[in-house]
Amino acid sequence: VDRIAVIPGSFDPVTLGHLDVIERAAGLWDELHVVVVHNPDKEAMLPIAQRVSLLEQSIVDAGFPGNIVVASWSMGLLVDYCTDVGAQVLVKGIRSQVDVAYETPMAIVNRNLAGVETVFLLPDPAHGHVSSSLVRQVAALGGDVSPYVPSAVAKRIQRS
Ligand code: COD
Repeated sequence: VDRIAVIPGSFDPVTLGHLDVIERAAGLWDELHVVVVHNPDKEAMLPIAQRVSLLEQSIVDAGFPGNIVVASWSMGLLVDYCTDVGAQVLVKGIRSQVDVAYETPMAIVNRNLAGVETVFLLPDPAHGHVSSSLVRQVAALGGDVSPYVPSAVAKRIQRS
């Protein structure tokens, strides 16, 4: 039976930090679903459909393996998506103690709700400080975001 994992996130926009975790997770599971989820706690920069297409483009440009699926989910619990596609594992990147504190209760709830385990991956130190919120801030102030994001995202931001 295929081992399937899900990496959820806002991906607003996808960063080099996200791509690092996506590439490593794709090497660990048979199939990896990268799922764009609306996070009600954050004010969005890009519409969901655009985040999905930038993820798809960036994954192709990076030459990642063909076992990665990009999707979005707005139908309720994330674990329902996992159950729908037969995924046993959620993957989260952990940059700091703040991420641990945010993710721990969700991991416990998701296991209780549906038996879905959460696996934490540590970031590559080269990208550990990169976040979408930092990119949104630099972009809003007219700075150069290209050191932090894949080129498809940098092009999209420069156009706006
Ligand atoms: N290096 C490594 N990992 C990184 C980096 C980096 N530089 N940057 C971000 N990451 C990781 C994040 O830690 C996270 O795991 C993932 O990449 C996505 O990050 P973001 O910022 O795009 O996404 P978030 O944090 O806004 O996403 C939050 C979720 C939408 C995933 C979360 O709210 C969630 O799981 N919601 C599900 C709703 C639900 O079902 N709730 C009920 C049960 S709890």
